[in-house]
Amino acid sequence: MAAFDTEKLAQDAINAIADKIKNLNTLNIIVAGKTGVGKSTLINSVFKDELAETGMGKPVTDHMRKITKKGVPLAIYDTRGFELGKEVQSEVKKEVIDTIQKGIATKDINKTIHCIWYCINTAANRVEPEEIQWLRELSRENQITQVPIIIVLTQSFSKKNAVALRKMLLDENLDVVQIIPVLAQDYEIDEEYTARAYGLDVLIKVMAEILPEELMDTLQHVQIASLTEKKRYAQAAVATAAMAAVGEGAAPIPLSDCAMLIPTQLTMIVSITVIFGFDVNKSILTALISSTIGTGGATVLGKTVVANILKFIPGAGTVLGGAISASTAGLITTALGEAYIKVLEMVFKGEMNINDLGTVKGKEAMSQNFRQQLRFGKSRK
Ligand SMILES: Nc1nc2c(ncn2[C@@H]2O[C@H](COP(=O)(O)OP(=O)(O)OP(=O)(O)O)[C@@H](O)[C@H]2O)c(=O)[nH]1
Ligand SMILES: [Mg+2]
Repeated sequence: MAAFDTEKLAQDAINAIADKIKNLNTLNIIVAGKTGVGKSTLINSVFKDELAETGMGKPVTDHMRKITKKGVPLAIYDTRGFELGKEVQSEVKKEVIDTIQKGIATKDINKTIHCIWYCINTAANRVEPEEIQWLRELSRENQITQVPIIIVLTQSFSKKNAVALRKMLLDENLDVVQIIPVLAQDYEIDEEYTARAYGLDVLIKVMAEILPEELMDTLQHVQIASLTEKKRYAQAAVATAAMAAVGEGAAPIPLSDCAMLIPTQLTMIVSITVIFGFDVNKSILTALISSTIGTGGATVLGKTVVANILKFIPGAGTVLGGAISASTAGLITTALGEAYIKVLEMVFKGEMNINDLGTVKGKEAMSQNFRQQLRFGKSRK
């Protein structure tokens, strides 16, 4: 019977998480637009760690600074001086194109510009013809480099105005991938009425469609605007792990080999953690493991543990012939993944503090979710 040690497993997972984050490719975005349109507000609302506040950024050209934060695989190039007239706008455009070309020349995905967000303030109620002209010229010069351009309509608390502006811009036939109205933060219109933030999830969805596969983990790791997208990616990781657990032959797994499931499950936990992007510490992972597949302290994934788990699966019966079926192995893996996603979802929604996960409260939530998943999850045949 293979023994496993919860503490060691948690430590292995922590190491693997740190490693995976370190190896994420860096996402590079140029954010352009006039002063006051809401670029910083947008950046802080879409990405974790209040990037636009903390980093003053490092000037990379006359009108562009690069905002980064140690340990976060993201670089934002923030442009400025847009309102200073035609000459400056033309300089900004040249700097944008130069930056794109320099990045491409490195042939390094970590240094390539992946996307441009051009921000227009819906609340300003007008777009200068020069801005349209600027976008037209930019996309012309971008014809070979083909960096996707997204127009973000910021401060769109008036949906009616946003729709009208969007239509007007669509009629210009600009070479952009999408025009997306957003309200990055709730907006208090008067004492009676506050417009709720919206649209950032659409921006993330579009980003997921246009970015290369090598940046998907990064995008989910750094974004805080779409729970739906995070869950979608996390659930894909669970499905992959469950398939691996079931195995190709789908033969019953002898109890003595149940520990073989652990590396697959560990990889799954690591992927989910990286996708959610929270600072998960060892006590949280110890709690997760001990409240689901293990039972506190140093433990053995043996007959008693598996029998305990099986109790919760209708129809799985007891441990017959010293083996669990392949579909049961898949089900246990799915339940573990889904239970972990559930508690991280609660943290995302602010229903639970991340540090609560390492406490009794967190353990209870995880073990309850795990059992519920076992009970109601569909057994994979
Ligand atoms: N409530 C609310 N206020 C916003 C939103 N977007 C921008 N604002 C406000 O508009 C003002 C300007 O926003 P910033 O994000 O600083 O604009 P910026 O484009 O970064 O401006 P510069 O850095 O000067 O170029 C701030 O007072 C923001 O609070 C939003 O989505 N909701
Ligand atoms: Mg700003």
